[in-house]
Amino acid sequence: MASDKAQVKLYWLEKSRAQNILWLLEELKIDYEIETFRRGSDMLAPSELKKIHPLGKSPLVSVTPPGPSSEPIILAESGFITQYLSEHFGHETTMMPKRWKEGQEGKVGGETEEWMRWQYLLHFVEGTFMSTLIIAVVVGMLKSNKIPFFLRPITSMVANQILSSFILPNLKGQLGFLEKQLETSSGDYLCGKNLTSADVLLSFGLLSVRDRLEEYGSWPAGGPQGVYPKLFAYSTRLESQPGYKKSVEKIKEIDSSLGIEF
Ligand SMILES: N[C@@H](CCC(=O)N[C@@H](CS)C(=O)NCC(=O)O)C(=O)O
Repeated sequence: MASDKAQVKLYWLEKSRAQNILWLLEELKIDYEIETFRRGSDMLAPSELKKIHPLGKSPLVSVTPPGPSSEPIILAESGFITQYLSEHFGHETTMMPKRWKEGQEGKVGGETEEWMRWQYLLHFVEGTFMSTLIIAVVVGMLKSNKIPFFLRPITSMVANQILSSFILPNLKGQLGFLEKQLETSSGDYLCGKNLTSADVLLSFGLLSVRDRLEEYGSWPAGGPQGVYPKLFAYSTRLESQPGYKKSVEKIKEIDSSLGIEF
């Protein structure tokens, strides 16, 4: 029998930003299915994911509209998935801010401040923030024990140089920007008083990098927490959200040996 509701399935990869989408699905309070995948020893996703989407990355989401013989819609790219799910399933939640100011519908400049922030942040997270974090992870590999021990002192020196002179200054700019967003949002979250899917989308990257910042170079006394007090308090607030906790529990229930944090 055809379902009267859309069927949603998340293809979740361990230690990946798919955790954001799992949290989002919890916030949207919809029924969904989840299939979990492990990374290989090379840290890449298994080739099965390429059968779902040609790039074979995670997260991937399939949405099958209600009705007989509906074909699943395959969604890729975290920002796009977040936008699509928030727009279709988020109306009774705070995930997507109201778009238009009263009487300004469809006009240039008619968007609310909250919606403008939300939309911008969906692009910022993947286009800017995650790209910087991925470069940091890749450069950090030059210091790992996968590098032959006799070369490691040299590769580590090169890695530290790139981290402190290129990656950290960029990262500091982005973290400072987020700190400012929190200062000016008139609430506890990036777009205002309510948790939105932009906060959810940022969470995996922010929580992954938060405790590594000191490895990337020097900081004033008080460390990163002293420089970005609001951002650190906000990151703790994200972790204490019931939906976040539920998303972590969900994976543990499926298989407690699956990794969540990067
Ligand atoms: N821009 C994509 C990035 C997707 C992506 O690279 N996902 C990582 C996990 S965080 C992945 O699948 N890595 C495994 C691989 O590259 O094979 C998005 O926003 O979803």
